[in-house]
Amino acid sequence: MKKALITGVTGQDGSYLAELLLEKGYEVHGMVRRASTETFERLNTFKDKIVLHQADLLDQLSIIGLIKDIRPVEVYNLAAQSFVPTSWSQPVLTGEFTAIGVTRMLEAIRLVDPAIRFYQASSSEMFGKVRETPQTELTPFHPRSPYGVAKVYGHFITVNYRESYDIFACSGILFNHESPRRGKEFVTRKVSDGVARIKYGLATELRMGNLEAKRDWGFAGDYVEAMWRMLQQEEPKDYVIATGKTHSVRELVEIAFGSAGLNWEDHVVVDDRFVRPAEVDLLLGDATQANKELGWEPKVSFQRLVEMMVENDLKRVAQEVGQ
Ligand code: NAP
Ligand code: G4F
Repeated sequence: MKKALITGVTGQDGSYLAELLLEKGYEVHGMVRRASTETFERLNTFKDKIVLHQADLLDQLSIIGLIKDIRPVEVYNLAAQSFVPTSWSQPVLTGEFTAIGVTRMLEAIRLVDPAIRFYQASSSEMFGKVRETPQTELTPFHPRSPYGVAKVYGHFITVNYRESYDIFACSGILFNHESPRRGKEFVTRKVSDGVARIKYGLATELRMGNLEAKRDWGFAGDYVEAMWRMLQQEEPKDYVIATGKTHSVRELVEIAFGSAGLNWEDHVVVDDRFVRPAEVDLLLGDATQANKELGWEPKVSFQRLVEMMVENDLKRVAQEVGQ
């Protein structure tokens, strides 16, 4: 039985990846940080099938101890401070988690067993003020947030440990991916949750930031399959994972409100508090290399993704209000 360790297992991607690896017959271990209240909501349906261990990206010895105890064959480093606006209010902590945390993971692997295969959760946010469209594995980076800057560090330290120590380390440059398990502060889930709350009379308006930003949005369940495929190749490499289609936040709200029979213009209020100090205006990925070499392609369309998220939140809020 292959053993895998997932950091960030309690997050959106961690929960989908854990399910995928269980289906594939892995023994799945998850790293969780100590908290006074447990945040295992996304793991509820399969928590008894995985093993959780306490460690923290900020604590080098805890990571070394974890890898020594588990001796996994694959490590998926998904843990990070992943919300872009928080990276302006907590830039140092974001750097510690999202940048230096990657070095701590790689150092632990180098010391304990350099044969362990490593996946790093890199991000299209690294392209930032994009130099070309669509973005590929060769597009230069120009990050626009402390989060994006931290991810560029994480990306290049992964490349560096591959080149310096011959570690099988891959960096997946994933474009935005969403699901009903997305955190409620991210725009897709904020909108699907907002639609449901308005539909059931718990709110009348939804305050938002820049409606003109464009993103290449896919379904998280499809994207974790690409992570796994990267670690099954003969050679470690970096891959862009994207749908190849881009949509504005305005289109997102139109579809989401429309799918619940609402007119977004009656409810959405633009509020400067949600506008960022520096914006990533347009992301559009070209996943040709992943398609050719990993046989990967996205399965869920943007329209279906938004409808799926709205349906899920409508059901949840209906239960909450007893309807
Ligand atoms: P998420 O839902 O925010 O999950 C982040 C995870 O990191 C949570 O499990 C969190 O644990 C954990 N974590 C944060 N700080 C930690 C620390 N100091 N020690 C241990 N664990 C810590 O993020 P996601 O959407 O699943 O994304 C997964 C990864 O992919 C992240 O690295 C993100 O930056 C990257 N990424 C995401 C996207 C996307 O569109 N979703 C695109 C590109 C890259 P708690 O539950 O304790 O908070
Ligand atoms: O959903 P978002 O917060 O995601 P963002 O900033 O693109 O980052 C996500 O994707 C990255 C991959 O490209 C990941 F690396 C990162 O961890 C995260 O998962 O915002 C998307 C867009 C932005 O342009 C933002 O300005 O939506 C715009 N937006 C407009 N109004 C809003 C809002 N975003 C949020 N969160 N809240 C709003 O009210």
